[in-house]
Amino acid sequence: MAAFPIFASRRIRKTPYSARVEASGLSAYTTYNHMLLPAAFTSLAEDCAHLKQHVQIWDVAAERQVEIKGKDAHKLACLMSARDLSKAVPGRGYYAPLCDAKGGMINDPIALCLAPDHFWFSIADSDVELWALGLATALDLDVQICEPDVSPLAIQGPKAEDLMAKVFGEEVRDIRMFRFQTFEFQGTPMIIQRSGWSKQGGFEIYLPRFDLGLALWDRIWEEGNTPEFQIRAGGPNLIERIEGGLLSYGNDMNRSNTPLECRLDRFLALDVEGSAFMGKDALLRQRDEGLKQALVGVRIAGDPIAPLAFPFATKLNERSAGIVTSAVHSHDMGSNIGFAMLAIEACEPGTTISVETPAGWRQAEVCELPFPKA
Ligand code: THG
Repeated sequence: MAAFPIFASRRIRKTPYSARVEASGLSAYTTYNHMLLPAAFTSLAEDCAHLKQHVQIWDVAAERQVEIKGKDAHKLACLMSARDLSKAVPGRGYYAPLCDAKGGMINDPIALCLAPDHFWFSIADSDVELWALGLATALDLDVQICEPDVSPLAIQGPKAEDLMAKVFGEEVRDIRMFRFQTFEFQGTPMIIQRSGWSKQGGFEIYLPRFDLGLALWDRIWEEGNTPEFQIRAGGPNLIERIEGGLLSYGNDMNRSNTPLECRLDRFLALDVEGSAFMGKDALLRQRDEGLKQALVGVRIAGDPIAPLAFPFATKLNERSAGIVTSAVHSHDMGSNIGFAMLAIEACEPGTTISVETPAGWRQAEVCELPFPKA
């Protein structure tokens, strides 16, 4: 399959960091929330190996914020979030599946509680702002909803904490997982959270001024461009995130899947007394009746596969068994690994299925998630 360039336009927005990303060896973009998101630099495998050893600076401005503010902000956040936000505390982030009335997944953002009447949903790739506006309008809620000028920049990798301490001070070390605090850069306050879409550890800086993007990038680059840190530009890495079991909304699940099917049970407020979020009744019913499909891991036999042309069809005993949603060759795990949304009959670990890869039909073994640590 040939690859073609995508022209940039007003609908596919640049970020505050695009100029630096493009000068730092970018080889492929993807789009996310109508914005450019770097997908590869040297190669997926090289980028992954570097991320596990050093530190990377990621343009994740495409993780847009949906701001909900005002008297009914907490009410709307609780209605939208399948995770319990009733006791949300300022300074904390919560990984929060969002569902429609039938339990279908709308998005899986990190919900940041900035104040009791002020939330950000740091969203994956779907139009949550419109969903929030629709609900607020229909229910006549007293809220202001917008996409503020906020562009996250992630610092990821085992050396991320040391680098961040050099730039923002030793206090960043005290930030616990998913917590955030406000720091200053050139006199502008910005939120720094211990988070990021990798399992290598790190932080995200929520830059609140587009025009400061290059200065922020340059400051971090200057400190990181040493033999000690060996900073490189990077981005969410397909290999690392599959190894780590991180699901990608729009790829591994969408509105035709529920968070139960995605095995996100631990984030759901189904047993929280008084919770009343969108989709709760449907999810309770599904939990009662049992799942018809579910997300599993797969190991696909044979040579390294090209991570293109998803989803891959699958078969169990000559009958369609669902789809492989993402897959890639992992050097560290010594095989092709991926996620699959399969009919429940095919979900038993150890089951052998057939998978239609770009290189033809291959055998694959179903396995539990998360993958055992490489
Ligand atoms: N950071 C920020 N915004 C984001 C993402 C991010 N928006 C888009 C996307 N990523 C949202 N989706 C996820 C999915 C998984 C996680 C974070 C955001 C994640 N999950 C951990 C896990 O599954 O192991 C831990 C979850 C937990 O224990 O609460 O980190 O990355 N700003």
